[in-house]
Amino acid sequence: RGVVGVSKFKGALVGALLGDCLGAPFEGENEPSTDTLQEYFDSMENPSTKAPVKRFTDDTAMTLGILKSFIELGCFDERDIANRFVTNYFREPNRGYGESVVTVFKKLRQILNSSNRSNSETDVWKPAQQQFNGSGSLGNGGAMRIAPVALYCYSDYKLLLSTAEKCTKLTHTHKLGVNGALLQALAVQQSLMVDSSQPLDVDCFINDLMAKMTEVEKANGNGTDNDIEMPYVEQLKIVKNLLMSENLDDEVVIDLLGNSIRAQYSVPTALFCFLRAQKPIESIQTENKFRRTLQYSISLGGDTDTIASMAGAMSGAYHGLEYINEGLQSHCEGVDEIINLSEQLHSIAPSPPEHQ
Ligand code: F2R
Ligand code: MG
Ligand code: MG
Ligand code: MG
Repeated sequence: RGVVGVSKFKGALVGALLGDCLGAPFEGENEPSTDTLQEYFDSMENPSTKAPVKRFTDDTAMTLGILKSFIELGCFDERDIANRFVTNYFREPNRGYGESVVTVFKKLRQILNSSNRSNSETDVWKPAQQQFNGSGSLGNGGAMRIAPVALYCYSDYKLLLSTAEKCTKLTHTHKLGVNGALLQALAVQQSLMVDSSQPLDVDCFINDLMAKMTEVEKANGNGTDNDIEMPYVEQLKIVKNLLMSENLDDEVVIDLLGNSIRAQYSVPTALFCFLRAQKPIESIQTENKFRRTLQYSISLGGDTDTIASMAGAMSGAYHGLEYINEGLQSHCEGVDEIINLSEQLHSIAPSPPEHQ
Protein backbone atom coordinates (compact mmCIF):
# COMPACT_ATOMS: atom_id res chain seq x y z
CA ARG A 1 0.00 0.00 0.00
CA GLY A 2 1.83 3.05 -1.24
CA VAL A 3 1.37 6.74 -0.69
CA VAL A 4 -1.23 8.17 -3.07
CA GLY A 5 0.10 10.94 -5.31
CA VAL A 6 -1.30 14.46 -5.44
CA SER A 7 -2.50 14.00 -9.03
CA LYS A 8 -5.03 11.42 -7.87
CA PHE A 9 -6.31 13.76 -5.14
CA LYS A 10 -6.73 16.53 -7.70
CA GLY A 11 -8.30 14.11 -10.19
CA ALA A 12 -10.90 12.95 -7.67
CA LEU A 13 -12.04 16.45 -6.73
CA VAL A 14 -11.81 17.94 -10.22
CA GLY A 15 -13.69 14.85 -11.44
CA ALA A 16 -16.45 15.46 -8.90
CA LEU A 17 -16.62 19.15 -9.83
CA LEU A 18 -16.74 18.55 -13.60
CA GLY A 19 -19.45 15.91 -13.27
CA ASP A 20 -21.54 18.36 -11.27
CA CYS A 21 -20.97 21.40 -13.53
CA LEU A 22 -21.36 19.55 -16.83
CA GLY A 23 -24.25 17.38 -15.63
CA ALA A 24 -26.25 20.19 -14.01
CA PRO A 25 -27.84 21.61 -17.19
CA PHE A 26 -29.48 18.21 -17.77
CA GLU A 27 -30.62 17.45 -14.21
CA GLY A 28 -34.18 16.15 -14.10
CA GLU A 29 -34.39 15.67 -17.87
CA ASN A 30 -35.26 12.45 -19.55
CA GLU A 31 -32.28 10.96 -21.33
CA PRO A 32 -30.64 13.70 -23.43
CA SER A 33 -30.06 12.61 -27.04
CA THR A 34 -26.79 10.99 -28.07
CA ASP A 35 -26.08 13.76 -30.61
CA THR A 36 -26.81 16.56 -28.16
CA LEU A 37 -24.34 15.14 -25.67
CA GLN A 38 -21.67 14.36 -28.27
CA GLU A 39 -21.78 17.97 -29.52
CA TYR A 40 -21.92 19.33 -25.97
CA PHE A 41 -18.79 17.45 -24.88
CA ASP A 42 -16.97 18.18 -28.16
CA SER A 43 -17.59 21.89 -27.67
CA MET A 44 -16.68 21.79 -23.96
CA GLU A 45 -13.37 20.11 -24.81
CA ASN A 46 -12.52 23.06 -27.00
CA PRO A 47 -11.06 25.79 -24.74
CA SER A 48 -11.94 28.49 -27.29
CA THR A 49 -15.64 27.67 -27.13
CA LYS A 50 -17.40 30.81 -26.00
CA ALA A 51 -19.99 29.79 -23.44
CA PRO A 52 -20.92 31.03 -19.98
CA VAL A 53 -19.02 29.05 -17.38
CA LYS A 54 -20.98 26.04 -16.13
CA ARG A 55 -21.90 26.73 -12.51
CA PHE A 56 -21.52 24.13 -9.81
CA THR A 57 -24.50 23.13 -7.68
CA ASP A 58 -25.17 21.95 -4.12
CA ASP A 59 -23.05 18.84 -4.75
CA THR A 60 -19.89 20.93 -4.99
CA ALA A 61 -20.96 23.62 -2.52
CA MET A 62 -21.21 20.93 0.18
CA THR A 63 -18.02 19.16 -0.98
CA LEU A 64 -16.14 22.46 -0.65
CA GLY A 65 -17.50 22.93 2.88
CA ILE A 66 -16.10 19.56 3.97
CA LEU A 67 -12.84 20.04 2.10
CA LYS A 68 -12.13 23.44 3.65
CA SER A 69 -13.03 22.19 7.11
CA PHE A 70 -10.47 19.35 6.91
CA ILE A 71 -7.83 21.77 5.63
CA GLU A 72 -8.42 24.46 8.24
CA LEU A 73 -8.92 22.19 11.25
CA GLY A 74 -6.79 19.19 10.25
CA CYS A 75 -9.46 16.75 11.43
CA PHE A 76 -13.17 15.97 11.16
CA ASP A 77 -15.24 18.43 13.20
CA GLU A 78 -19.02 18.10 12.97
CA ARG A 79 -19.86 21.57 14.25
CA ASP A 80 -17.46 23.24 11.86
CA ILE A 81 -18.82 21.28 8.89
CA ALA A 82 -22.42 21.93 9.95
CA ASN A 83 -21.57 25.62 10.20
CA ARG A 84 -20.08 25.65 6.70
CA PHE A 85 -23.14 23.87 5.26
CA VAL A 86 -25.39 26.48 6.86
CA THR A 87 -23.27 29.50 5.91
CA ASN A 88 -22.89 28.33 2.31
CA TYR A 89 -26.58 27.59 1.97
CA PHE A 90 -27.76 30.95 3.31
CA ARG A 91 -25.17 32.83 1.24
CA GLU A 92 -26.14 31.02 -1.98
CA PRO A 93 -29.49 29.27 -1.57
CA ASN A 94 -29.94 28.93 -5.34
CA ARG A 95 -27.43 26.17 -5.92
CA GLY A 96 -30.19 23.58 -6.46
CA TYR A 97 -30.29 22.00 -2.98
CA GLY A 98 -32.57 19.07 -2.14
CA GLU A 99 -36.03 20.17 -1.09
CA SER A 100 -36.02 18.73 2.39
CA VAL A 101 -32.41 19.20 3.45
CA VAL A 102 -33.12 22.92 3.71
CA THR A 103 -35.14 22.18 6.86
CA VAL A 104 -31.98 20.73 8.39
CA PHE A 105 -30.01 23.88 7.54
CA LYS A 106 -32.65 26.10 9.14
CA LYS A 107 -32.64 24.10 12.36
CA LEU A 108 -28.85 23.88 12.38
CA ARG A 109 -28.60 27.64 12.06
CA GLN A 110 -30.60 28.07 15.25
CA ILE A 111 -28.57 25.44 17.07
CA LEU A 112 -25.24 26.91 16.01
CA ASN A 113 -26.30 30.43 16.94
CA SER A 114 -27.60 29.45 20.35
CA SER A 115 -25.35 29.95 23.35
CA ASN A 116 -25.95 29.09 27.02
CA ARG A 117 -28.33 26.29 26.16
CA SER A 118 -28.48 22.70 27.35
CA ASN A 119 -26.60 20.02 25.39
CA SER A 120 -29.71 18.60 23.78
CA GLU A 121 -30.59 22.02 22.38
CA THR A 122 -27.18 22.37 20.75
CA ASP A 123 -26.99 18.83 19.38
CA VAL A 124 -26.02 19.16 15.70
CA TRP A 125 -27.09 15.58 14.94
CA LYS A 126 -30.75 16.12 15.88
CA PRO A 127 -32.19 18.00 12.87
CA ALA A 128 -31.17 15.25 10.43
CA GLN A 129 -32.67 12.58 12.70
CA GLN A 130 -36.01 14.42 12.65
CA GLN A 131 -36.33 14.38 8.83
CA PHE A 132 -39.19 12.43 7.27
CA ASN A 133 -40.97 11.83 10.58
CA GLY A 134 -37.85 10.37 12.12
CA SER A 135 -36.88 7.97 9.34
CA GLY A 136 -34.17 10.31 8.00
CA SER A 137 -33.30 11.22 4.41
CA LEU A 138 -32.38 8.50 1.94
CA GLY A 139 -31.36 11.03 -0.71
CA ASN A 140 -27.93 10.96 -2.33
CA GLY A 141 -26.91 14.23 -0.65
CA GLY A 142 -24.57 12.41 1.74
CA ALA A 143 -22.88 10.44 -1.05
CA MET A 144 -22.53 13.34 -3.49
CA ARG A 145 -20.22 15.30 -1.16
CA ILE A 146 -18.18 12.47 0.41
CA ALA A 147 -15.03 12.55 -1.79
CA PRO A 148 -12.95 14.74 0.60
CA VAL A 149 -13.58 12.18 3.37
CA ALA A 150 -12.42 9.32 1.12
CA LEU A 151 -9.25 11.29 0.33
CA TYR A 152 -8.43 12.48 3.85
CA CYS A 153 -9.00 8.99 5.34
CA TYR A 154 -7.69 6.87 2.44
CA SER A 155 -4.96 5.22 4.50
CA ASP A 156 -7.15 4.16 7.43
CA TYR A 157 -10.10 1.95 6.55
CA LYS A 158 -11.87 2.14 9.93
CA LEU A 159 -11.46 5.91 10.10
CA LEU A 160 -12.81 6.20 6.57
CA LEU A 161 -16.00 4.33 7.46
CA SER A 162 -16.61 6.09 10.77
CA THR A 163 -15.87 9.57 9.39
CA ALA A 164 -17.99 9.06 6.28
CA GLU A 165 -20.85 7.90 8.49
CA LYS A 166 -20.64 10.92 10.80
CA CYS A 167 -20.27 13.34 7.91
CA THR A 168 -23.38 11.92 6.26
CA LYS A 169 -25.45 11.87 9.44
CA LEU A 170 -25.29 15.67 9.72
CA THR A 171 -28.06 15.68 7.09
CA HIS A 172 -28.93 12.06 6.17
CA THR A 173 -29.62 9.41 8.80
CA HIS A 174 -31.67 6.82 6.89
CA LYS A 175 -29.59 3.63 6.52
CA LEU A 176 -29.96 3.82 2.75
CA GLY A 177 -28.64 7.39 2.75
CA VAL A 178 -25.72 6.51 5.05
CA ASN A 179 -24.76 3.22 3.38
CA GLY A 180 -24.94 4.88 -0.04
CA ALA A 181 -22.41 7.45 1.14
CA LEU A 182 -20.22 4.65 2.50
CA LEU A 183 -20.34 2.88 -0.86
CA GLN A 184 -19.34 6.09 -2.65
CA ALA A 185 -16.49 6.71 -0.16
CA LEU A 186 -15.22 3.14 -0.55
CA ALA A 187 -15.39 3.33 -4.35
CA VAL A 188 -13.39 6.59 -4.43
CA GLN A 189 -10.84 5.19 -1.97
CA GLN A 190 -10.41 2.02 -4.05
CA SER A 191 -10.03 4.14 -7.20
CA LEU A 192 -7.23 6.09 -5.50
CA MET A 193 -5.41 2.93 -4.52
CA VAL A 194 -5.27 1.24 -7.94
CA ASP A 195 -2.46 1.95 -10.38
CA SER A 196 -3.87 3.61 -13.50
CA SER A 197 -0.87 2.66 -15.62
CA GLN A 198 -2.41 -0.83 -15.68
CA PRO A 199 -5.86 -1.58 -17.16
CA LEU A 200 -8.46 -1.55 -14.40
CA ASP A 201 -9.40 -5.03 -13.20
CA VAL A 202 -13.12 -4.34 -13.18
CA ASP A 203 -14.08 -7.73 -11.77
CA CYS A 204 -11.66 -7.44 -8.89
CA PHE A 205 -12.82 -3.84 -8.22
CA ILE A 206 -16.46 -4.81 -7.91
CA ASN A 207 -15.75 -7.99 -5.91
CA ASP A 208 -13.77 -5.95 -3.37
CA LEU A 209 -16.61 -3.47 -3.04
CA MET A 210 -19.16 -6.26 -2.65
CA ALA A 211 -17.16 -7.82 0.16
CA LYS A 212 -16.86 -4.47 1.95
CA MET A 213 -20.53 -3.58 1.49
CA THR A 214 -21.54 -7.00 2.82
CA GLU A 215 -19.73 -6.14 6.05
CA VAL A 216 -21.22 -2.62 6.09
CA GLU A 217 -24.79 -3.79 5.57
CA LYS A 218 -24.41 -6.60 8.10
CA ALA A 219 -23.11 -4.15 10.67
CA ASN A 220 -25.33 -1.15 9.92
CA GLY A 221 -28.57 -2.84 8.94
CA ASN A 222 -30.32 -2.23 5.66
CA GLY A 223 -32.91 0.43 6.43
CA THR A 224 -35.68 -1.20 4.47
CA ASP A 225 -38.87 -2.75 5.73
CA ASN A 226 -39.02 -5.26 2.92
CA ASP A 227 -37.23 -8.58 2.70
CA ILE A 228 -34.13 -7.42 0.83
CA GLU A 229 -31.45 -8.09 3.41
CA MET A 230 -28.59 -6.20 1.77
CA PRO A 231 -29.95 -3.68 -0.76
CA TYR A 232 -26.58 -2.26 -1.82
CA VAL A 233 -25.02 -5.69 -2.24
CA GLU A 234 -28.02 -6.57 -4.41
CA GLN A 235 -27.45 -3.46 -6.54
CA LEU A 236 -23.76 -4.35 -6.84
CA LYS A 237 -24.69 -7.81 -8.10
CA ILE A 238 -26.75 -6.10 -10.81
CA VAL A 239 -23.79 -3.85 -11.64
CA LYS A 240 -21.62 -6.93 -12.02
CA ASN A 241 -24.14 -8.73 -14.24
CA LEU A 242 -24.63 -5.66 -16.45
CA LEU A 243 -20.88 -5.28 -16.85
CA MET A 244 -20.71 -8.82 -18.19
CA SER A 245 -23.44 -8.37 -20.78
CA GLU A 246 -22.34 -7.36 -24.27
CA ASN A 247 -25.36 -5.24 -25.11
CA LEU A 248 -25.92 -2.04 -23.28
CA ASP A 249 -29.50 -0.90 -23.37
CA ASP A 250 -29.93 2.40 -21.48
CA GLU A 251 -33.52 1.54 -20.61
CA VAL A 252 -32.41 -1.69 -18.92
CA VAL A 253 -29.68 0.12 -16.99
CA ILE A 254 -32.10 2.80 -15.81
CA ASP A 255 -34.73 0.23 -14.97
CA LEU A 256 -32.38 -1.98 -12.94
CA LEU A 257 -30.04 0.56 -11.36
CA GLY A 258 -32.03 3.80 -11.42
CA ASN A 259 -31.12 7.45 -12.06
CA SER A 260 -32.94 9.15 -9.19
CA ILE A 261 -32.02 11.33 -6.21
CA ARG A 262 -32.27 8.29 -3.92
CA ALA A 263 -28.85 7.03 -2.91
CA GLN A 264 -29.86 3.42 -3.54
CA TYR A 265 -30.77 4.24 -7.12
CA SER A 266 -27.85 6.51 -8.00
CA VAL A 267 -24.62 5.52 -6.22
CA PRO A 268 -24.46 2.02 -7.77
CA THR A 269 -25.41 3.64 -11.10
CA ALA A 270 -22.43 6.01 -10.82
CA LEU A 271 -20.16 3.06 -10.09
CA PHE A 272 -21.53 1.24 -13.11
CA CYS A 273 -20.87 4.27 -15.34
CA PHE A 274 -17.24 4.49 -14.17
CA LEU A 275 -16.59 0.78 -14.66
CA ARG A 276 -18.50 0.49 -17.95
CA ALA A 277 -16.55 3.42 -19.38
CA GLN A 278 -13.34 1.41 -19.18
CA LYS A 279 -14.47 -0.10 -22.49
CA PRO A 280 -15.71 1.77 -25.58
CA ILE A 281 -19.40 2.68 -25.68
CA GLU A 282 -20.89 2.68 -29.15
CA SER A 283 -22.91 5.87 -28.81
CA ILE A 284 -19.99 7.90 -27.43
CA GLN A 285 -17.09 9.02 -29.62
CA THR A 286 -14.06 9.56 -27.43
CA GLU A 287 -10.91 7.67 -26.51
CA ASN A 288 -10.81 9.34 -23.10
CA LYS A 289 -12.29 7.18 -20.35
CA PHE A 290 -12.88 10.12 -18.01
CA ARG A 291 -14.95 11.98 -20.59
CA ARG A 292 -16.68 8.71 -21.47
CA THR A 293 -17.62 8.23 -17.81
CA LEU A 294 -19.24 11.67 -17.58
CA GLN A 295 -20.89 11.56 -20.97
CA TYR A 296 -22.35 8.14 -20.28
CA SER A 297 -23.55 9.14 -16.79
CA ILE A 298 -25.36 12.17 -18.19
CA SER A 299 -26.81 10.17 -21.08
CA LEU A 300 -28.89 8.17 -18.60
CA GLY A 301 -30.84 11.30 -17.60
CA GLY A 302 -32.43 11.87 -14.18
CA ASP A 303 -30.07 13.08 -11.47
CA THR A 304 -27.33 13.85 -13.99
CA ASP A 305 -25.23 16.32 -11.99
CA THR A 306 -24.99 14.02 -9.00
CA ILE A 307 -24.47 10.73 -10.83
CA ALA A 308 -21.84 12.32 -13.09
CA SER A 309 -20.19 13.94 -10.06
CA MET A 310 -19.98 10.67 -8.13
CA ALA A 311 -18.75 8.73 -11.19
CA GLY A 312 -16.35 11.60 -11.99
CA ALA A 313 -14.84 11.39 -8.51
CA MET A 314 -14.12 7.68 -9.00
CA SER A 315 -12.76 8.15 -12.52
CA GLY A 316 -10.63 11.17 -11.59
CA ALA A 317 -9.27 9.36 -8.53
CA TYR A 318 -8.25 6.46 -10.74
CA HIS A 319 -6.79 8.39 -13.72
CA GLY A 320 -5.38 11.48 -11.99
CA LEU A 321 -5.66 15.14 -13.02
CA GLU A 322 -3.34 14.97 -16.07
CA TYR A 323 -5.76 12.62 -17.79
CA ILE A 324 -8.67 15.09 -17.57
CA ASN A 325 -9.07 17.28 -20.66
CA GLU A 326 -8.10 20.90 -19.92
CA GLY A 327 -10.79 22.29 -22.18
CA LEU A 328 -13.44 20.52 -20.09
CA GLN A 329 -11.88 21.97 -16.96
CA SER A 330 -11.78 25.50 -18.39
CA HIS A 331 -15.56 25.63 -18.76
CA CYS A 332 -16.34 24.80 -15.12
CA GLU A 333 -16.67 27.18 -12.19
CA GLY A 334 -14.19 26.78 -9.35
CA VAL A 335 -11.62 24.47 -10.97
CA ASP A 336 -8.54 26.45 -9.91
CA GLU A 337 -9.79 26.72 -6.36
CA ILE A 338 -10.51 23.00 -6.07
CA ILE A 339 -7.09 22.09 -7.49
CA ASN A 340 -5.46 24.34 -4.91
CA LEU A 341 -7.53 22.84 -2.10
CA SER A 342 -6.75 19.30 -3.31
CA GLU A 343 -3.06 20.05 -2.96
CA GLN A 344 -3.59 21.31 0.59
CA LEU A 345 -5.68 18.27 1.53
CA HIS A 346 -3.01 15.98 0.11
CA SER A 347 -0.36 17.64 2.28
CA ILE A 348 -2.31 16.96 5.50
CA ALA A 349 -3.90 13.55 4.74
CA PRO A 350 -2.26 10.84 6.87
CA SER A 351 -0.04 8.40 4.94
CA PRO A 352 -0.35 4.63 5.35
CA PRO A 353 1.29 3.54 8.66
CA GLU A 354 4.34 1.94 7.00
CA HIS A 355 5.12 5.29 5.31
CA GLN A 356 4.75 7.50 8.38
N1 F2R B 1 -32.57 19.02 -5.61
C1 F2R B 1 -31.96 18.73 -6.63
N2 F2R B 1 -32.52 18.82 -7.84
C2 F2R B 1 -33.86 19.27 -8.08
C3 F2R B 1 -33.90 20.77 -8.35
C4 F2R B 1 -32.68 21.25 -9.06
C5 F2R B 1 -33.06 22.20 -10.17
N3 F2R B 1 -32.10 22.04 -11.24
C6 F2R B 1 -33.07 23.61 -9.64
O1 F2R B 1 -32.07 24.32 -9.82
O2 F2R B 1 -34.07 23.99 -9.05
N4 F2R B 1 -30.69 18.32 -6.64
C7 F2R B 1 -29.93 18.10 -5.47
O3 F2R B 1 -30.67 17.26 -4.60
C8 F2R B 1 -30.11 15.94 -4.58
C9 F2R B 1 -29.57 15.69 -3.21
O4 F2R B 1 -30.63 15.80 -2.32
P1 F2R B 1 -30.43 15.58 -0.76
O5 F2R B 1 -29.32 16.44 -0.30
O6 F2R B 1 -30.32 14.14 -0.48
O7 F2R B 1 -31.75 16.23 -0.22
P2 F2R B 1 -33.01 15.70 0.60
O8 F2R B 1 -33.91 16.84 0.60
O9 F2R B 1 -32.60 15.15 1.90
O10 F2R B 1 -33.60 14.51 -0.25
C10 F2R B 1 -34.02 14.73 -1.57
C11 F2R B 1 -35.43 14.20 -1.81
O11 F2R B 1 -35.44 12.79 -1.68
C12 F2R B 1 -36.72 12.37 -1.19
N5 F2R B 1 -36.52 11.65 0.10
C13 F2R B 1 -35.39 11.63 0.84
N6 F2R B 1 -35.58 10.86 1.95
C14 F2R B 1 -36.82 10.41 1.91
C15 F2R B 1 -37.59 9.56 2.78
N7 F2R B 1 -37.11 9.03 3.92
N8 F2R B 1 -38.86 9.30 2.42
C16 F2R B 1 -39.38 9.81 1.27
N9 F2R B 1 -38.69 10.61 0.41
C17 F2R B 1 -37.44 10.89 0.72
C18 F2R B 1 -37.54 13.63 -0.98
O12 F2R B 1 -38.29 13.89 -2.14
C19 F2R B 1 -36.47 14.69 -0.81
O13 F2R B 1 -36.91 15.99 -1.12
C20 F2R B 1 -29.03 15.92 -5.60
O14 F2R B 1 -29.55 15.49 -6.83
C21 F2R B 1 -28.63 17.35 -5.72
O15 F2R B 1 -28.08 17.63 -6.99
MG1 MG C 1 -26.86 19.33 -7.50
MG1 MG D 1 -29.56 7.34 -24.22
MG1 MG E 1 -28.45 16.20 -8.48
